[in-house]
Amino acid sequence: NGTTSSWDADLLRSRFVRALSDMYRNEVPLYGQLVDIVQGVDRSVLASRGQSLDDLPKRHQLERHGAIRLGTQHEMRMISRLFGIMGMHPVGYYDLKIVGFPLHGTAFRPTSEESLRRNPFRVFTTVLRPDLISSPSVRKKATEILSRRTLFSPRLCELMDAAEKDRSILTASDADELIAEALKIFKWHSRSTVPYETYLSLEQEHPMVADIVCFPSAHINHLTPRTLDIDAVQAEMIAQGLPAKETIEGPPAGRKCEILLRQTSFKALEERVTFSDEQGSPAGGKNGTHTARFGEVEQRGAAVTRKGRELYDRLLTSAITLAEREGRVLSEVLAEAFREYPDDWDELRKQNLVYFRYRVPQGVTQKSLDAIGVAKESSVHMEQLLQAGLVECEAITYEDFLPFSAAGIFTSNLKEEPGSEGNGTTRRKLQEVENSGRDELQRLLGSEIPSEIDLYKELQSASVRECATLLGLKEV
Ligand code: OOG
Ligand code: NI
Repeated sequence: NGTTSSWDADLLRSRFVRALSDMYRNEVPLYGQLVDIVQGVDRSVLASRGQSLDDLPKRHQLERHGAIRLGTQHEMRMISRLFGIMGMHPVGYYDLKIVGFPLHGTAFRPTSEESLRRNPFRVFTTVLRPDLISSPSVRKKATEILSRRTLFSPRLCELMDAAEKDRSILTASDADELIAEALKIFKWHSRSTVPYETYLSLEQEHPMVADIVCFPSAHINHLTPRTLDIDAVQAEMIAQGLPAKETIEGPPAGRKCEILLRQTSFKALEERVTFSDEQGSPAGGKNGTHTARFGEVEQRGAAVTRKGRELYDRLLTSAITLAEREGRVLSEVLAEAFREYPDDWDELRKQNLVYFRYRVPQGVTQKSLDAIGVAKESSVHMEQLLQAGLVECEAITYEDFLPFSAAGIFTSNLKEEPGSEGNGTTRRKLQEVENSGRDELQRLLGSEIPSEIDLYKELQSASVRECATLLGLKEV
């Protein structure tokens, strides 16, 4: 259509993730199979509630997250601009040094309630930190190879400049082109820009270094649909013979009140790659393979408060420690440990473990306050309003990641340790490394990276203020 002003960020993001999902389905047929499994499972979950897929909130229908790994600061800055145009902003700092990867990053995602409702697509985005590559020659080689790579086509740069200046000048065909050019960044190429020997030397330093440096694009390494029942998806993956991971990560199965994130995946494919020849001419060299791309599925629960996260980390840590010590299956120990985690929304709210979105139901007015003997312009406890039915609430969905619970465990272990001198030093060092990494990434992006927990807290506070205004109260 000829209208130009309709290319708002949410619409671009929705169109982009649809195109990306179609592309990945073609590239990795198992991902398509997984998406079909998720649809089937969700359909039967809904059927058991007397509902259909159409009854799901709109955002569920094409909800995905993806992950990419970038090579240079320039690439990171450019991707931040591109995602910004699609309404995705950095949230949360993730330091993968903790799990021994020379990478750190953030999640680019929509942050407003309205944008999340329209399409919550998010990309876990990391960038290589050459200073963490231990071999000087590998560091030099990696930097040199990456300096020759161009991820952003000249046309894409032009369109990005235009979109940032004045989005309304984008025509429908500009928007199509923006998406098509952006897709190229995420596309897989079964050809390496380096000879096989170079690939091997980088891989020996770290498989992630080879994955990042040796290819012409920043191929998306997985794309993840959201499901209503991850245990059923896992069972169906196994039934259909997909190379599924043995266990589901995250909180244990069987909770009534889902929190945070549960994830499982099928293992990465071994893919054929043609390497360049010794003279560096493309596709003239040896054939080999590369293992990187996989498919993942997730079930999302409630966003927890800092206190809720600390409880989660503590229970997970003790379960892992116990399972190891006694040689027991983690899932069983986990289920036992999590009996300590309240599994009732009222309890989770009263103990300040989960964030909620508060709302004044239809039909409730300022007059309704009289009925419970509350004066206008007064201060009231939220619990009183909830009990009287003047306000209702719903847990806020967790929109972020838990990529290295194990690493969280490692640091929280250190924190819990009564603290021998050695431990104290390690703890301080880890903290310093984390702080300096965060500063470095913020400097690179030219903006503060908000903590995900602060954002949920703000969403909750905003909803409380909205209720107070609607009911004509001074404070809730
Ligand atoms: C990190 C991917 C993290 C998740 O779901 O936790 C992630 C990586 O690039 O390997 O996607
Ligand atoms: Ni993922």
